[in-house]
Amino acid sequence: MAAVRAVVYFGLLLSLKRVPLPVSASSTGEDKECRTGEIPEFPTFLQMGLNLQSLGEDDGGHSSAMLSKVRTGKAPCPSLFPDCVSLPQICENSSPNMFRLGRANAAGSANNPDNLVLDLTNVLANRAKVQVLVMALFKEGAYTDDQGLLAERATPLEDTSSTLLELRLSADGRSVDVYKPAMDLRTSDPQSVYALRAGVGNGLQASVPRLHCTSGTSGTSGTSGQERVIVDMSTLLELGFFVVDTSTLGFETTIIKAKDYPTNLDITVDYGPRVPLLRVGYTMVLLPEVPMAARENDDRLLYFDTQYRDKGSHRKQVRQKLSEAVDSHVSMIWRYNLRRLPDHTIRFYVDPSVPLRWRPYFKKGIEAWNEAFTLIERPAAVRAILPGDEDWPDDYDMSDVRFSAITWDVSEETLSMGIAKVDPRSGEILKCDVIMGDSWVKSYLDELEMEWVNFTNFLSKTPSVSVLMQQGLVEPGKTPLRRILELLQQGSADRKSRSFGFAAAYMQKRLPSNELQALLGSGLQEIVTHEVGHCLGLRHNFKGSLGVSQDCLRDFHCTALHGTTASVMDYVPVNLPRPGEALTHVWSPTIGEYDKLVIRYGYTHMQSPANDPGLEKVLEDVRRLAEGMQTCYDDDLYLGEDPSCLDYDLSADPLAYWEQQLDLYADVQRNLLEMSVAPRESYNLYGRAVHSILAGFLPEMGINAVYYLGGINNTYLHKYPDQSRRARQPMPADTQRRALAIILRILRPNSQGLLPPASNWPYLVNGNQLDGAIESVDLTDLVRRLRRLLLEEALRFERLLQVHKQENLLGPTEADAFPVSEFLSTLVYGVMSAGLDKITSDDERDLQRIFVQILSSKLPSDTEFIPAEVMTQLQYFRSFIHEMAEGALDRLPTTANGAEWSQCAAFNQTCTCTGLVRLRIENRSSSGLWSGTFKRCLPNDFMLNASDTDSPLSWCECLSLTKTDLDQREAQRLHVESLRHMLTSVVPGKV
Ligand SMILES: *[C@@H]1O[C@H](CO)[C@@H](O)[C@H](O)[C@H]1NC(C)=O
Ligand SMILES: CC(=O)N[C@H]1CO[C@H](CO)[C@@H](O)[C@@H]1O
Ligand SMILES: [Zn+2]
Repeated sequence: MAAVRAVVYFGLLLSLKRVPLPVSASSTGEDKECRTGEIPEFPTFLQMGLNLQSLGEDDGGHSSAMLSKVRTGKAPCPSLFPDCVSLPQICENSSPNMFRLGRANAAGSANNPDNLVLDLTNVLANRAKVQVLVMALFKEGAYTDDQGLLAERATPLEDTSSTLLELRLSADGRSVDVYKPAMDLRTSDPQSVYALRAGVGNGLQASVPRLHCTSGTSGTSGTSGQERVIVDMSTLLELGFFVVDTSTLGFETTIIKAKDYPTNLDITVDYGPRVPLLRVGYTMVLLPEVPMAARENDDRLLYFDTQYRDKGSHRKQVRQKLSEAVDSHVSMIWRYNLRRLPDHTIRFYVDPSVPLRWRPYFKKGIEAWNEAFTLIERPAAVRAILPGDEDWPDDYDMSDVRFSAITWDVSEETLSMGIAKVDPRSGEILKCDVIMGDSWVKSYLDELEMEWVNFTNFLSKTPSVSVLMQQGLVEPGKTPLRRILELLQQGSADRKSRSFGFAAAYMQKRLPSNELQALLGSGLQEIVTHEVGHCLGLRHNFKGSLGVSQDCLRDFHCTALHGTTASVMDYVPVNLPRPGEALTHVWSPTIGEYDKLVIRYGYTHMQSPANDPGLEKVLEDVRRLAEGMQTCYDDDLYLGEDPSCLDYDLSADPLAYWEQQLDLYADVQRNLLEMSVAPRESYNLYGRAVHSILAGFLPEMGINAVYYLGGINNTYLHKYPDQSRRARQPMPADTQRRALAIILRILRPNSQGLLPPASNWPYLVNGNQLDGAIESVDLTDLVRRLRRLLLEEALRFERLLQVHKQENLLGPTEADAFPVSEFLSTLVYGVMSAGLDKITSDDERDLQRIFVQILSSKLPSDTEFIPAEVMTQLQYFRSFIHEMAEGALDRLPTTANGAEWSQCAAFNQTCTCTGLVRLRIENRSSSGLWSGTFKRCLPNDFMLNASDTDSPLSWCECLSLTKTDLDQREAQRLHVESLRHMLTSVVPGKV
């Protein structure tokens, strides 16, 4: 049920975890917790005639065991109910709310859960049973106990596939029975109903005894107090509403907040006695009496879904095998039910916490989806309601299930955080909230609040690959690539923010500040559109960016129409104008073609009856059209086989995008000192910016390029008579060659202009002012790490196997694959291009050395799963470099003799040498360090006491230590020797 889980963390909400949240100002006034002075005293209840009695304690003992748990009273309410004043009227039927919460003075203190009661009179008035959805989540985190219980903010606690409860008045009318029907086994086959019920049971969880009011107060409906259906909430809370396993939470409960709304209620409870207390928020929502007609999920159109097995025999559909018509596996997409919504409109309420200046962008971001609904003749199906709008509801409260809200920050009181509330019977989305207050949004918006700050700090956001390496989460050559990709994707909030900051810093050079505000606003708009897309039921599609061409990206009119991606449900980087070119849409201004299609699939024909004969044809047309779009799921990215399934790539030609990015980074390096450090700011901002390019952007791009080597393009296709496309094929060989060329560019940051200019080196310090330490940025070290990472990744066996798999994908006559032999030869020639018998730079030698080291570390003993042809290729290139080295050594000595000890002076003559000088007498010798002055070649200076002083067999030799051309030759020879040495152990016959 990965799909169901996924929504919980959907979008960028992921990084919400572990972010300390400031107390929000988002709640409406009435939602404030009550202050001590306003609490009505308990006697108030009694004076109003409320005296609750339990009816059920002696009734079969259903619940007495449940009630016997130890409870500890807490200090009296500061916050039992948000509106303390109106609470005591539990026996007055003055509220039309379906579930009414109240407080009773049974025993103990105000916070005792015994005192919370639930009045079901209204909801059970016209029906024998009601179905409710119950959701629970941690309201505060993060916390892990020794049993590994992980409590992170907004982590859902319930088993998300079974959150439906049924409440019924028992036959004798003395209790309310709570059922939890099995939702993953259902049947639409009348002949299987009996067997299913017998097999899985009716799901009875508990009978909760009814309480009643002693006085016969009557409310508007005239129901007498005796007739009201009121139950004690303590059982439900202690048992986690039957959806949460409370044994892991603690047995003491303290109500923090409880509030009812027209069709739902929200309760926040602390579970103890552990420290810190675990704070859990529950939401109970009345489900519609008639479930929405479900719409079948399709793997070409990416929706969140609910799945179950439909037991029994069913009529076979055209698109089914016979076996699938029995005990069918059903997957229903999640979507709003337009038919049930007022004016058939999905309303998103922009919470008052959203700063005024951003609201217009929020509105645009929300209503962008109408581009899709227009195509199914509902041009205004999605509406943003802003505070102050004519139809802004007076009773707006984001905990109220009637309002899907977009908030700026997470309010302490809010229970509903980033979670779609979905009817498990039908996939109907009842409510969905977007929280825009998580870490990445804050990270730049905090800055914005401070009136057009310098954007320098954005550049210094932690670069993810290097952080992952520092934290030991990524070890080059050891951590699987798909794990790295997964980790990067998890940190995508950081990446988005970083690319945001990057854009801002870069654009700042060219934009006046009012345009800058518009730029940042349009960035928020894109994120809102993405998140609202999740709320409409849509999943990510990381191939979305492939749907917009390079030309379109540079054409303002084109992107205005098509967006910067075919799916705003992809993560796309900013689309910056190239130097000297006109402004672009930096962020996608609208939804893409794929998004429109998905909405058509989910939301078309909602007005018509379920047995609409035209519907299947319409849906089938959309499915066929979807095959023309490129799609992939989050899991395809984690699988790590299809490189076109990637977040943060851009355009139909992602490699061209990266090639341009490399040019851009070179341009950036030239200006980075100016861009990253404002007057009077600390130079360490410069170091951090340089670090984020060399340890963040470049390795990430390199990793993505490695992902292309051996890449296979997998496509969600279905079988049709006229199907001419392939479900799998290698990425075009030429594309893979370009990827390798990008890797080779990144391996030489120096010659590619990707390093800071030497004139800026004096300012290259890195550090954190808050930590009170700075250090000098070590460029050589950063370059070496970059090389090691990329070469380890490119040469690891998994990668070679992937290239091999890809190579063998096609039939023998189809040539467009990238063979292992070509991959290895291109890499070897690319890295070794400077050769071995010419003097090269230290930098080139270092690259060669890292490469040969990694190449020779791949020992045959590790390789039982490596196919012979891959192994022989590896061996071939090792021998090849070994031969290169041998040949070079044959030639090098003839030119390198100058670097050897050379005679400097005969005995007793003067000798000039900077470096080592040694005196040889017979077969003895001794050396000393000289420094260029004329010295006499005599034993005294060498601490020898030789008497046969004028032996013709005595002389002085010099080994120069200056970096002369001659020494470079010696260095080259030593370098080649060491390469040969590294390879000797792995080249057969060269031990
Ligand atoms: C992947 O394959 C599909 C279907 O054959 C094709 O339409 C698409 O262009 C291919 N993508 C790439 C990046 O080659
Ligand atoms: C370019 C710019 O706006 N620089 C400002 C950065 O912030 C410092 C202090 O916060 C200001 O002094 C600069 O003018
Ligand atoms: Zn998302």
